[in-house]
Amino acid sequence: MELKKLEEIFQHKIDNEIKIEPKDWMPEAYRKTNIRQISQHAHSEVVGMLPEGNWITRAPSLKRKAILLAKIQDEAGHGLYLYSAAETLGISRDEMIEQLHSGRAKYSSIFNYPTLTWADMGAIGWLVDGAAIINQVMLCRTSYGPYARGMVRICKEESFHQRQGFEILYVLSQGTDAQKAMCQDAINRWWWPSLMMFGPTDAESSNSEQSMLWKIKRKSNDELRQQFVDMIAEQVKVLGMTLPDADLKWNETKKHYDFGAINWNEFWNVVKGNGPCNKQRLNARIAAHQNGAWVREAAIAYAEKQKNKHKAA
Ligand code: FAQ
Repeated sequence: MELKKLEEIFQHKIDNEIKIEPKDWMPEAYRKTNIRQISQHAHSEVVGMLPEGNWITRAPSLKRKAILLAKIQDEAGHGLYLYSAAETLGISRDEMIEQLHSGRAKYSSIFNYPTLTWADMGAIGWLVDGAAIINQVMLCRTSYGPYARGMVRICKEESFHQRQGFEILYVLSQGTDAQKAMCQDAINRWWWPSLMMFGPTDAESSNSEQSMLWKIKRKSNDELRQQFVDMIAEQVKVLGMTLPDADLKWNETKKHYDFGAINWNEFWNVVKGNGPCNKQRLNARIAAHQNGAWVREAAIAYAEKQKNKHKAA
């Protein structure tokens, strides 16, 4: 079929909310953008296990430990769904992992911050998973079929994550003065980095315009960030805590909260690899991959053995 006709069919599907599926023709740039976004999303889920993994052995009770373990394992599962979704676009998991390890692929800036106290587990669940949900609910309607379907399940699990995080902070907020202070300190440290998760402002966002036209993204970075601020500014009242922003104020005309300026220098510095934990995170992932080589080899050998057995039978 000639190129023009293929482009027309593709555009017709986008215009009419018909999902693009792996075997459908798609513009090369659409394929590449999806590979970029889905693989970076997968890397974020997997690198995102590290800050919380830091607290598994120090959780304050057996019950808290079991919940945290389950939550972190969910993140590993999200990584797997997403790597699989990206593979349907013609890239292998090995290639994606290599891009992460060599520093060519990005992952979310948020996971380059340290987890200093138990309250950080609450702040991550409430703020980081909270920001992730706002972004990912829109991705349940993204135009690429396997990504959209993966996101539906991921969002269900993220909702549990956010609630468990809020509950950790809620318990601390009802505790001793020291526990209350620990809760406030975690909120103070995670607030601004959480706002940065949504990416640069719309004016600075290089990919947004095209991604919105292709319906890969359904809402802009700034729109989603505002939605998040509006939600958290109300929820923080239930905790009896505050957000570290003197400019945060309800704007009756806009029917939204106004908020202060984000430190974009800090954001780009972290994205470029110079955040507090970038090197530590990447080294941990590389070491885990190298240490897991024997598992991959054993799995391949086992699959080979099973194949030969079936052939012989
Ligand atoms: N960090 O043109 P845009 C989670 C890059 S999962 C680092 O606006 P785009 C679950 C961007 O890649 C969190 N880099 O880009 C969890 C681009 O560079 P490139 C991850 C960032 O793609 C919770 C450049 O800046 N979620 O938290 C960031 O249109 C707890 C220009 O930006 C997703 O990945 C950043 N924050 O919009 C796990 C969701 N922001 O690639 C464990 C899917 C931007 O051209 C524990 N992704 N950049 O070299 C998306 O929705 C989009 O990719 C955005 C960025 C909204 C993140």
